Amino acid sequence: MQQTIKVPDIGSNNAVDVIEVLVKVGDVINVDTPLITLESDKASMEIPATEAGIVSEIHLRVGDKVTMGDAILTVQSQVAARADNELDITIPDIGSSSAVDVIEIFVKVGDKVTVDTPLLTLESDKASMEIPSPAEGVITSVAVKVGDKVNTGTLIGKLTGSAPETKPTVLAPAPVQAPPPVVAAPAIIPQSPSNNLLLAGPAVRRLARVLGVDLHLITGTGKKARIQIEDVENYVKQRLQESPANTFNLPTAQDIDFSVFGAIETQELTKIKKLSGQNLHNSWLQIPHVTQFDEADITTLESFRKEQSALLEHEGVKLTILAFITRAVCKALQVFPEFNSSLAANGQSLILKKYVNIGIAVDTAQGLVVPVIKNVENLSIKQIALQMAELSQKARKKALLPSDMSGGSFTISSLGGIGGTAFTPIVNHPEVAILGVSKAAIKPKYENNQFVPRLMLPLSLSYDHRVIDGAQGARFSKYLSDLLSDIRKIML
Ligand code: CAO
Repeated sequence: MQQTIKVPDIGSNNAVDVIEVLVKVGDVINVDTPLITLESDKASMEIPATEAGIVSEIHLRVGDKVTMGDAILTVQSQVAARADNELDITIPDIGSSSAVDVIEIFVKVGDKVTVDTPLLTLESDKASMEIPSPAEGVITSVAVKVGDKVNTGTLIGKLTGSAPETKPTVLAPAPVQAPPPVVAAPAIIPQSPSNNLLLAGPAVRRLARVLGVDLHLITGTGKKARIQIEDVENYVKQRLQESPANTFNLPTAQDIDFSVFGAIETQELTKIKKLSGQNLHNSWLQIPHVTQFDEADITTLESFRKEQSALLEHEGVKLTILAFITRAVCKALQVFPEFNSSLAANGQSLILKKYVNIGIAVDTAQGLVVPVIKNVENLSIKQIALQMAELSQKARKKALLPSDMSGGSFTISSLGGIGGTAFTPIVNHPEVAILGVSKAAIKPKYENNQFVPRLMLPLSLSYDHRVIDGAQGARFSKYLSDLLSDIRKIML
């Protein structure tokens, strides 16, 4: 008996999208088996079966728009199907009159099979071969067991479902391999997850879509292996915990015994180094980096800084170059907001931050830490200098709190107190850019037909090329360089 299942009252007169079809022809469904997922602009919902049976026809496709009363699919009652469609599965012509061994059976009663689903493996003294299913349906009996000897025509079992016209009644064996003459290795049969009906609610499917997770890879912990939100979360957590080397299929590092070449000493990495190492590696692997080099003429800025520094000394303020650079970077971030953003986890949108929280990389005996100066847009250069001194002191005394190091939207790494002409800083994920500052040096600059000595500050701006293109990188660097060359422009 055939029954057509229709779209029920979905509480809206507007047509809604079919975003998933969860069953296929030949599937055995029960009342409440989810059939399709519909999505309106407000919600997504699963439509469950109102009849049980074998799906004989599906009337819609993903992308269709439907309203109440539209036909979803036709089912054939299982009782009728059994009577109508039970099919004997027999060993096809195996090209040999002698009996061969059944060495593996891949199906059991109740399994759903499609045309060509491997049912069992046979082995003769010459080859092993898989016997595929001749039709789509559900296995209702298995008549052989491992170790049995079978011939062409031996009954393997029975299945119910669609008629066998999809496959000729005389089957050709499918040799799976040409084994060595004596011992045949069993074939490895990949289990296709799509053979199983996937049970998951709309919220779970939506989360999986947002995170880009293939639900077929998840084993549900709910009733009938229904996938729960926690299953998706746990799967993602597990994947994130996998070392980057595994995620990217990089070869793992080899353990080398260096002592064979001479004396050695092994030092355990500090906790900070282990942690920052992981974060740096993650950023390095995830972010396509580009570094833009530039320099700023800070001759005027430096003389102003020295002059003001002397005046502020009695207040205990050390007006550093870095404080000026930080203020100038803040202004540049306000003019180029995409440098003060994060890429959404699904890579589809940019989260622009209306606050400017600048992290300052600080070198400590334990390793690199990055305290964050919050809301730099509201701070004067003097206030920045004071906070910077306080935070780097705290960092070196190991007194930083987690809140001191969170919420950064851009990072500056200054090696200017040490030396160097340029370097390629690694973007501090989930930020999208970082400024490296190297040591300022006096260089000859050609001005008005002569060389004049100018104090030049090297700038190295690394950025996430998925978010920022080369032209923007160059513009940001140039803007910053212009600001530092004439700090009065900060007021504009
Ligand atoms: N060019 C020339 N001189 C510079 C300079 C620059 N770009 N930056 C700083 N200096 C000078 C300072 O003026 C200071 O000179 P005086 O002692 O004569 O005043 C001297 O170098 C030392 O500066 P500093 O490094 O102590 O202070 P700072 O404000 O420049 O930097 C801090 C503070 C915390 C950022 C710095 O101490 C630090 O830890 N830097 C290392 C950061 C790091 O490791 N980054 C790498 C990350 S990637 O691995």
